Amino acid sequence: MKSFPPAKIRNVAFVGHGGAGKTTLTEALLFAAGVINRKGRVEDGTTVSDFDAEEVKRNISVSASLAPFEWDGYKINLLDSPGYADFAPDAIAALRVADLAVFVVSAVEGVEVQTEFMWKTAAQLNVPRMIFVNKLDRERASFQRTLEQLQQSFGAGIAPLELPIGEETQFRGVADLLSDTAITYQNGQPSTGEIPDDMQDQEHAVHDSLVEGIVVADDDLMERYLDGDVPSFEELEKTLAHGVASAQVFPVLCGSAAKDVAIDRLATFLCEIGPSPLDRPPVTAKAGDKDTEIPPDPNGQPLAAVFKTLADPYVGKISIFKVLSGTIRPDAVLTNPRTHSDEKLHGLFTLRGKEQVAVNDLPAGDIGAVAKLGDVTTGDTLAPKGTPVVVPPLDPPARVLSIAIKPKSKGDEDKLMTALHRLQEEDVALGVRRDDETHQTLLSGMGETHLAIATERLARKFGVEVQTEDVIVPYRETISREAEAEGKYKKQTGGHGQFGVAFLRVEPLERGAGFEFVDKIVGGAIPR
Ligand SMILES: Nc1nc2c(ncn2[C@@H]2O[C@H](COP(=O)(O)OP(=O)(O)OP(=O)(O)O)[C@@H](O)[C@H]2O)c(=O)[nH]1
Ligand SMILES: [Mg+2]
Repeated sequence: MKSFPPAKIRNVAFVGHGGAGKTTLTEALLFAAGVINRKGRVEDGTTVSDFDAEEVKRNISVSASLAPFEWDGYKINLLDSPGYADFAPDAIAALRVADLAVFVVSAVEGVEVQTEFMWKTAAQLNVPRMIFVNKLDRERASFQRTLEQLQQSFGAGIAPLELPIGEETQFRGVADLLSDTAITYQNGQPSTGEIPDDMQDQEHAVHDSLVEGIVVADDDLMERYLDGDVPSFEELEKTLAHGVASAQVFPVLCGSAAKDVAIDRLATFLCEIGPSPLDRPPVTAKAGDKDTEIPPDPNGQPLAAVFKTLADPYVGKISIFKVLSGTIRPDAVLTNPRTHSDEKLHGLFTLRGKEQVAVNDLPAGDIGAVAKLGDVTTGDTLAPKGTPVVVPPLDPPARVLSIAIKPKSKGDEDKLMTALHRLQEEDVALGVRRDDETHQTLLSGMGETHLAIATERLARKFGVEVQTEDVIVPYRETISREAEAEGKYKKQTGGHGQFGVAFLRVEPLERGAGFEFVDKIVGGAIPR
């Protein structure tokens, strides 16, 4: 792939609830862009982004995949992320490098738990957002109902730019509210026409609220609009782009990934309105104790952040990174400030699913990959020699479930530990711990499916079959309230008798404060 300047790069993460159609939409876009000449299907395990054996087996995405393509002179780096809650850490990693998050929402199911969770996360990370209402060709799909849910859940910034033409099996196109035109599709091919008569009323109503939603992002335009001036199409587009980049306006597009309706419009929208890396605030990095801002300048010092690692049994380790500054060229030598070791980037490429695509160089804002970096893992920064700036990585997620594992064949213990270490490199959500008290190896993660997939990967990628066993919980007791007891000692065996009384008082300390013994014997009443 040729090299694109930052202004022509769009880093876009597809996020949302499981099954909303993110992978199918990725496939439809790659097809529309001519990157693939046949669309694969999630059910058949033939899509570009769901390529892992574990994804093919379950028909869900397990890990975020990169799928770059060219459109109208732009390079769109799509990140198709998993919707299933167990794999949310990977979706969050994708959000972190995205300049726009596209929330894919099913018009049948509407806003779901993971849609809301990812929205909250994207808002915290200050990532611009938009929505693609998908599956409008399905029975019981409703754009109106979904739009109302979006407005209820995510507030006034929700701005519908399109209305569907036809419902369910009759769904065939969209009405563009900004240009007042209808675009209908046949086998993925658009044709432009007039908005159908029976939609005029609905169109006018939504059009006015859309214009009002957009002009709020620009005070001057707002004033003119209130004075009765009708903003031009270009003015609206410009204000819309500004509103999107500043995460104030959340445009809603719609279509069908399965039936190739309005897919081209999504791609064009990403290029024309979607923020480029230049439209985002600079990344804050640490130079020693000091914060320093890194603008995405292709002529600056080269700096990259590794946000994902793949452990390929054949190629070895693949580190996927975003270039934050400068231009990374093949054979660049950069330092990993965490380990202080120099890393040579032999051969740069990008990934499209599992396929490696060669690139010449990677300027600021772009995403690429490199194989076989020695001591580099997810979250590491690659910085120029002598300028060890560090981009702080995300905190690892709180793991919710543990299982105990042991190798099926005796003698595989060492092999298991090596494999676990490599597995952890590609899956930061996975925790590995050896419990010295119970002598068990504990694997912890985000849920049952996550851990089941981890053990399947151990076998498939590293040839270590493991069996799971019950986790032994070493019970402990503690003092929970104050108590006092008295003990008496009497002995009469001729000669002097022995007699003693001792009081013992126990009381809890603060949790985790340990153990404290207080000797309250007074006046030598009890000999040492
Ligand atoms: N009818 C119809 N079906 C769709 C459409 N988009 C996706 N599907 C189907 O919905 C199911 C889930 O689609 P995926 O593309 O795997 O959804 P996803 O969002 O990637 O799911 P996760 O990766 O598990 O989060 C598949 O059976 C698709 O064929 C659509 O526009 N119309
Ligand atoms: Mg998927």
